[in-house]
Amino acid sequence: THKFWGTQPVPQIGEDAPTADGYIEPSKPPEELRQDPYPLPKDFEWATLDLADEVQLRELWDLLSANYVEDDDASFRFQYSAEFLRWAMQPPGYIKEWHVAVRVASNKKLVAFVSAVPISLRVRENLLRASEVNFLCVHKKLRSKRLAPVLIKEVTRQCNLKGVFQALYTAGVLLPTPVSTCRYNHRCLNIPKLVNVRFTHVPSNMTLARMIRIHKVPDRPRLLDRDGLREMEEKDVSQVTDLYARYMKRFGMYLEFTEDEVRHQFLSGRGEGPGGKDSWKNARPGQVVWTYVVENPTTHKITDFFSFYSLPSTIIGQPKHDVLNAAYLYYYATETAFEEGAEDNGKLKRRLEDLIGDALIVADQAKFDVFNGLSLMDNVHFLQDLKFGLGDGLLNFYLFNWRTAPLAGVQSLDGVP
Ligand code: YNC
Ligand code: MG
Repeated sequence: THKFWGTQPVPQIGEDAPTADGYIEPSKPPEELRQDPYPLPKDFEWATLDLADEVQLRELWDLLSANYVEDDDASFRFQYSAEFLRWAMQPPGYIKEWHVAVRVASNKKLVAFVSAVPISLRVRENLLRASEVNFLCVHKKLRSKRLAPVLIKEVTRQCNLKGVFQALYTAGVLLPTPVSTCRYNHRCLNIPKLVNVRFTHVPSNMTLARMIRIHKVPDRPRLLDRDGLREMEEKDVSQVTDLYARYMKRFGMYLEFTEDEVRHQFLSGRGEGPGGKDSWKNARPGQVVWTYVVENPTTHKITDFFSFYSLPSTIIGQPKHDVLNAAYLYYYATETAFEEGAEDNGKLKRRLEDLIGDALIVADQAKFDVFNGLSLMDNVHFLQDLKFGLGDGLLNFYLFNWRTAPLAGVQSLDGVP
């Protein structure tokens, strides 16, 4: 039983599948909203974090680096970079009151945090003005004291005060009730290191040398010379926005992005330093996101794009390699999806293999150890053939205050619901 989640507007365990989509609780008019913050245990106080301020950004980085998400056997812990945190939490139209922090009253030490950012969320036929909640974290020394429910209620109140009553969030843990569940898949790139830090192991029917050979990727992206693959630039924003919008219509749930949001998601967070010809293999200092487009050399139309982001993990208790450099597949799209029969005749699958195969090459050249992808969108078309292995982590997707039938557009590879 869920003492907290049992009181929240989310589908409860054992509920029948909904017959129609809609809210669970109606939105409240401003005068009915709670005006003051929820009470915290004594010795603690609320604060709003200003991530534009280097000092506060560093405080959040310190909290998350030591206390954020770990895998099941506590071998790896996410280590988001400071640049990543800004990129993720300061998109266009972000609301500073949605960066909710808890400090120790006496010495102001930051001990807990939760964030929300505004999103336009498409769920089947509805477009919701919603928030995406992320980076919920309570210091290890304050766990199991029911602080998390207070943080969640407070961020909900802050969203409500801005007229937002629905939210999207993901978590590895199972709560009432996922709208979808995905599995993590891992494409090993740096085999010696991954074996060394026990991220993976050499199967008994294989040698290390053979495992390295099998996972070797080419040195140069295949679409680079043949089809006009290059880094995305400012001039591509409107075409990428349009291609993204059309491509995502294939799925039952996704974020709608304006041109400003596309610029933020795919072009900001790219770090400082030179771009342009042949720079595709070098990460810029502080680079968070990598975005590439395919420009048709004759028509100059953008026909495809892919992106991935950098999210390293601390390797817990391993002195030799202290971070695992992981790239995560982000958004991609291809015009091939709109060609008659492309899905059935294998053309879409082949195009995605070329496209995401190139993403692996770019990531390999940029010295990532592993490339991760979830079993969602069209990923099932290429995960196996591009030699991704099934991970043991699951990612559950949740909607707050919205009912819809479980989503088939977000499928898992192996029949996990
Ligand atoms: C979790 N991840 O079930 P019940 S993901 C939501 N998301 O409640 P306590 C969670 N709820 O079951 P602790 C949760 N984990 O009794 C636990 N819970 O009803 C629930 N870990 O609270 C749990 N970050 O304070 C239980 O637990 C209640 O001290 C127990 O704190 C939990 O960001 C946590 O994994 C996760 O820092 C903060 O363990 C802590 O353990 C921690 O006694 C490491 O809490 C980091 C970590 C979570 C990453 C994420 C998404 C969060 C979504 C939150 C829900 C948002 C709802 C929408 C709000 C906006 C609405 C509008 C509009
Ligand atoms: Mg607690």
